[in-house]
Amino acid sequence: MSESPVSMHPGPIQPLVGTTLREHVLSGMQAAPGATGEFTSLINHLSLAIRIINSRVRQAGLAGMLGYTGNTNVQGEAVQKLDIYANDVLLNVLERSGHCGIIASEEMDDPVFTQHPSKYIAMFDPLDGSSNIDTNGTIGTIFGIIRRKVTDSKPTLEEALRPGYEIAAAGYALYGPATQFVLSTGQGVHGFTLDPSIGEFFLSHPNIRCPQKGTTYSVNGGNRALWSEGTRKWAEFLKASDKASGRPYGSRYIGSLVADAHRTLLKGGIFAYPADEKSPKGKLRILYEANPMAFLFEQAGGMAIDGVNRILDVQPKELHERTPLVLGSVEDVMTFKRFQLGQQV
Ligand code: AHM
Ligand code: MG
Repeated sequence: MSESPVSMHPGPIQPLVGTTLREHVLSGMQAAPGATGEFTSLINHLSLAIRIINSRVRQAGLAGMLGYTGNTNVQGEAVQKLDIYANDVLLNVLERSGHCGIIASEEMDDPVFTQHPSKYIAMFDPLDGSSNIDTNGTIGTIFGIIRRKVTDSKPTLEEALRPGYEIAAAGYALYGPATQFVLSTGQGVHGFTLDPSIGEFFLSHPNIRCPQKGTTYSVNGGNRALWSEGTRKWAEFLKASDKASGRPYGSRYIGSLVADAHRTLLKGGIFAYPADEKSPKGKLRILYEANPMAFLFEQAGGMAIDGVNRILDVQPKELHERTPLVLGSVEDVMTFKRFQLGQQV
């Protein structure tokens, strides 16, 4: 009896090498007319900053357990809070990149204007969901990149106050059980997972599409008493039983936008941080949180609104402006909007 060809000739063992983040960005840019490599370099610098932050996030609990006290560690160095550390890493790496004329962050009162001619504006929330740090919960980094209209003039604050539809690239890093980097440069949304043994991001989730409709909703229900009537009725609607429309919806809320949005992006459903009596303009920031996430959701076929209007159309008036944010599957976001407008669902 002859043996199967497979067992007789197994062939050389192929190493499992996938597409790296660098290769992915480079291949997208090669198709862009007039590309100079600066954009690719900028994304690579962001990836470096995220790997540095990731490394510190992974040690945070250990550092605490080993008795670092107050603001000083055993070497006599100042121990920064993780969110300040993340901010400083991003600022430092992006300044060194030489590509950003304006760097704005949730952690800094004013933006940093750099000296050199530069093509881009970077905005970020260096460590989102920071209330989860102490309990080893999932946290993340969110960023948005805008192209400057003029590259050789002195940068101004007004240049940063642009609506989200002008975003050239946005993404987030999620420091969860694995570290993932989700990115859109305007050609769909792609997810990369860090191989910590070699410090490289590999493409693990190509072309992410947000399902048209989901089965879960994500909102801080503790704020119910502060919500508008429309928001209260919406939540009651999702909790009511109706087999035909897949209700009741399951409830999922981590309290970290990156974690809640990531799940919603992959599995569908809805995330909402609506306006309420305590936060009439919402809690989340337009430039650092809402715009990048809205860009990603639209690129993935999902939707993002402030309750009624498209987030990416909002003209920000201030750097740290807040907005209500509702994002997710198109059908689920439309249902929220109808409740806000008092329409029949
Ligand atoms: P942060 O950027 O200071 O961490 O705050 C933003 C966070 C979001 O990650 C999350 O969606 C929201 O605040 C949770 O707020 P709450 O605790 O009020 O539910
Ligand atoms: Mg945040």
